[in-house]
Amino acid sequence: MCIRFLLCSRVVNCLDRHVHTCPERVALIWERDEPGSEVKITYRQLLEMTCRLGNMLRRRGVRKGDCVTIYMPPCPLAVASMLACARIGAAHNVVFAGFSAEALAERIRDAQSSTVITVNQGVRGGKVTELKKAVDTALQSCPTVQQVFVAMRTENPVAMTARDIVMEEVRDHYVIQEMQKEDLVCEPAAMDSEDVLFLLYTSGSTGKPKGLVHTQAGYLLYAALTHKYVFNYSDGDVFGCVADIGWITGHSYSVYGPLANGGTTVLFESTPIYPDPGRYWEMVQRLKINQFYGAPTALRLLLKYGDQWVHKYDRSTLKTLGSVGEPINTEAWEWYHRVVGDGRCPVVDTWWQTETGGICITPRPSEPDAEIVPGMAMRPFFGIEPVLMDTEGKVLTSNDTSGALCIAQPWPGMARTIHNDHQRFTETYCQPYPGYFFTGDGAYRSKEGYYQITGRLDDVINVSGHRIGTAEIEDVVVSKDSSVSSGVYAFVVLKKGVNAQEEELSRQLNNMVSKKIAKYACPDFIQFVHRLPKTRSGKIMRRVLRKVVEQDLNGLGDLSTLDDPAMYYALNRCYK
Ligand code: 6R9
Repeated sequence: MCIRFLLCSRVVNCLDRHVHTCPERVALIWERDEPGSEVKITYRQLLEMTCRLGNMLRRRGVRKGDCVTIYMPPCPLAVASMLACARIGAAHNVVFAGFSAEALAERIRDAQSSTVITVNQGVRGGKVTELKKAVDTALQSCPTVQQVFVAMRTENPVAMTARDIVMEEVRDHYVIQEMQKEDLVCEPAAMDSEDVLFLLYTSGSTGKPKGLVHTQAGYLLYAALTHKYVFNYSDGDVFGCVADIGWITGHSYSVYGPLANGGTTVLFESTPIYPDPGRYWEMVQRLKINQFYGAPTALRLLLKYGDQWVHKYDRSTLKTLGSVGEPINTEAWEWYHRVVGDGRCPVVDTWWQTETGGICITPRPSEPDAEIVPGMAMRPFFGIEPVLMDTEGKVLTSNDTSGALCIAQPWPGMARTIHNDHQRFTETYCQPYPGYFFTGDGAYRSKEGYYQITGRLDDVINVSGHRIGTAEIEDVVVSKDSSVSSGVYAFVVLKKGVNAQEEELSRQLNNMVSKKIAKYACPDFIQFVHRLPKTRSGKIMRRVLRKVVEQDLNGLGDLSTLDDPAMYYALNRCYK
């Protein structure tokens, strides 16, 4: 049975009701790239910004059901833009500002956005990025876009474009000027609980990113509940999630979860090592952060710099430490717990996905005696029923066993579909194990019944905590005339007769990946090989390649489907 309610837009739960009770409470702390220059925005101010933006979008023709693309780094205007879309019933599509112009264009086209909101330039780690220029390039191949709103992050001038030179119709508008014309009151749209709240593109195992669709009521409820219970959030806490708003973690735990709970949330614009490796902890001290939520990749980087960067700062406000995005190795977990949290803060290793909307498997420190085993995601959150499957699709009922991680029944925060491709949604998530939601991850269930995530089972990989399909990188690499095929990170087979300098070719391939997808997707290492290990049906056996890179000859598993088993040893020799 499906119970549906007609509600005011979600934004009322995140703003209006808090403005009623505590208008001057700080909603957002914008931790700008330059340390010590943070900007605080109260609930009253955030509601005003949101209303002006909502009215601006309405006046410019954005209607309920339209989609607005937001290409901005974390900042109050980006959050207000998300909430303004929610207020007028438009879906937002936040695109990570580290994505290239081409990746942006693909997402705008797929979402059929008519409106883009961006900034003139981004500032991160002391470097300036040309975001508006990327939008200009992207829009050359996005005919649906009618208007662009530009915020000014830096004082550098920005080129503004007319839509039509003859008619002198304006395409680009300065967002602050536009907002000043608007009223402070913006009536929230009446929305069905199952109406779309946002699209968020994520990588799958094919080259084409998928626009996952999250809806009004279930998503917000789930983000708010998990935020409260997983992190042991209480009224007045300052919540520091350092994820970018371009990822689901930023959506659920920098924006929707904390704001629904009336919290003060940090928007982190910088990097963990700018201006030095003490940045996170200096920020914790200065902003008096109570919950810190970050990624293992950053922790691994920071622990290499040594404990002195942590000890330098007062971290006594910290209550809970969270980890997300990839498995956290024991060394990083121990360091986080012992050095960052002085051994007194629970570490919550939270497993979830863009698809799940919020945290699904996690230790729950709000239960006072909950045991936490280092490096384990531990237990399902309320309402989540994890199931492990064997290779034949049978449910594994015993403990001390590994299998494909599925979820047995729906939960409020789950994505409802893939924008414009419901078939892909059912094929990817519902058909591999009929009757269950398939996550794409493998997991181990310990003797005690605790879960540990072992990693992706498909061709999705994690690069510095960013999820990317190997197929996306591969599409770019193989588009170069001289390559015919590539594997994980990145084995490249050259066409017969190509006698290029490997170094030069590696450089060219890296440039192409950076231009077509993003800098972070560039292979760290390109290995030129004569051929790749394939199954007899022609599929590249990526797990074999992974083992080659890891130099793990014993962990190869079943090679019976490899078309030429001698292949593995050949590759291994060639790697060394
Ligand atoms: C929230 C987020 C999802 C994939 C997921 C899994 C990996 C996330 C994890 C983890 C081990 C954790 N992942 N959290 N692996 N332990 N605590 O990251 O969403 O970008 O969609 O990535 O990330 O492989 O399937 P998303």
